[in-house]
Amino acid sequence: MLERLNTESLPRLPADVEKPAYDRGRLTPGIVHLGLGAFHRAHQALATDLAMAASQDLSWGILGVSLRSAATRDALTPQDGLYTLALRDSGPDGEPREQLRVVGAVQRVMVAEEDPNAVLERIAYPQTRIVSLTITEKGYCHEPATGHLRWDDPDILHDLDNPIRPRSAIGLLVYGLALRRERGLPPLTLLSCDNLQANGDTLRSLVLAFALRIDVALTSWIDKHCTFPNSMVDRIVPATRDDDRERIAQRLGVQDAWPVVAEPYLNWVIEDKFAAGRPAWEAAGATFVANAAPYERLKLRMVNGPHSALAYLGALLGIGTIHEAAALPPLRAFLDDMMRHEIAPTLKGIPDVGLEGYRHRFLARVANPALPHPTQQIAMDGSQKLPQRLLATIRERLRGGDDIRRLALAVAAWLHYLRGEDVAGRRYPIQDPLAGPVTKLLARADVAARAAAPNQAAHRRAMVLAGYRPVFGDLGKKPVFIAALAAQLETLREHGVLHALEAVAREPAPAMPAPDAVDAVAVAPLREPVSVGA
Ligand code: CS2
Repeated sequence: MLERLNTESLPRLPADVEKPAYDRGRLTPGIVHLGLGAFHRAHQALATDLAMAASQDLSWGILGVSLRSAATRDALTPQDGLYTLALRDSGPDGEPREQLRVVGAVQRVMVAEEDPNAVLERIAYPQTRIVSLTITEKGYCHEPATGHLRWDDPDILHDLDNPIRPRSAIGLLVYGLALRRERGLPPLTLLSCDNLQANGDTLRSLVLAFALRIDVALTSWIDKHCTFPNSMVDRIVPATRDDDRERIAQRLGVQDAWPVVAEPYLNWVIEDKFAAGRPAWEAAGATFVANAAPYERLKLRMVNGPHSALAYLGALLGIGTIHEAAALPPLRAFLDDMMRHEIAPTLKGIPDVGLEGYRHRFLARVANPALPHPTQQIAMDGSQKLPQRLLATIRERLRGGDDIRRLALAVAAWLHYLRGEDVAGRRYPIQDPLAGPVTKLLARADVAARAAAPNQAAHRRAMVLAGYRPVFGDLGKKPVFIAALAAQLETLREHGVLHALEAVAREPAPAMPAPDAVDAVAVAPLREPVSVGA
């Protein structure tokens, strides 16, 4: 049995393993983080570790909160919050390379479900100055197409009546802030680090909408004094595997129950509006800007959109990992074409970003064989991901009357994937909070297609599917989108993925009807700011 990674064994680790370059004994907690998954540990927690090492301002220790699962707490508590981050890529000879660092920024881990009140108390702790979140898209309990809070979400319903035992992140935040205000403590920053467009504005409107049902004065206190910076986060972090644990333990000479593996690339663009200070995250390469919207758009459309497309098309072909899918020439060519012809043109004018280089880098990142990333992992929760990853781009292309065939194929791949069966007939489970309604929708679309005249069947099917408002919103009323979706779905159904890829590569772009004025006006803004008065 190997000894465990912890404060005691830390000094004995091999010299080539980087360690926290500050005195952990002097750390004080400044950040409460909701959603202590692998992504946070490879991104913000690392950046905080580097910031504290560079500035020696040790007031930014992280109290990590898992909303439900006790697994991270159980792994990290015996390790005094320490864990290993392994950055992996391949050398010139194709051999995997790995750089290890023990991260020390996480001081303590809690499980909200076990003791929600302890989390509220921590949000209302005088030293807490930032509450940050990586709770994934579905953690926001919002409707993906509009960004509005889902009042019928069971956790939100529960939390409206349970101020002491909230379950949702939104409930924890609002009741925690209520305590803070009651105690006369200063406001703080709420920092969303999830892959949502306008993640800060979205969080703000959800928090204010919930608070308004509780207490008007609290709502205006939050609105006036707390800040919600938008931020773009980027690093590929697959789930840790058992072989990672074994390999890393061999190298460390001690056992780390939950190391994290990631690519070397890291990007973070944050709006510099912090109510009560922040760590010197620039030490980790973070950039501070006045407006993060263009960077969020760039990343969601040019990284996450193609990533999801690769996951669905790859999974349909029965391919297990992203790098294997990206190595398939027609898939790689499809991604490249989709990014170049259909996505990049919607992203003009972002300061300091060369789209050509950005595209090449993404293709290299997903080809990284040293970082096996399951297609099924990225495929999950598609209903929450598609709107900002693919559908926003489609809306913009439609406004210009531009070709959307490849984007439509990516969306069709998601819908086709939802049948739960790959090309070889192997079944896989659909992991998605809307799996129930979406499965019924697929069945309804089949019924509608069967009832239609044969030459209308594909169109009827696409109409029913695109009519699902929580995901497609107004797109279900766009004839050009429905036609494109119908064509791609039909090809996938009748001839399969490879044929569909070949067809979009071969055919010239169809002549698109000019966008009509009514259509352009009908596109509502995606987020409605909540106005709560002074
Ligand atoms: C991925 C992202 O799981 C997914 O949906 O597309 O987690 C992706 O790896 C990151 O956003 C990259 O920054």
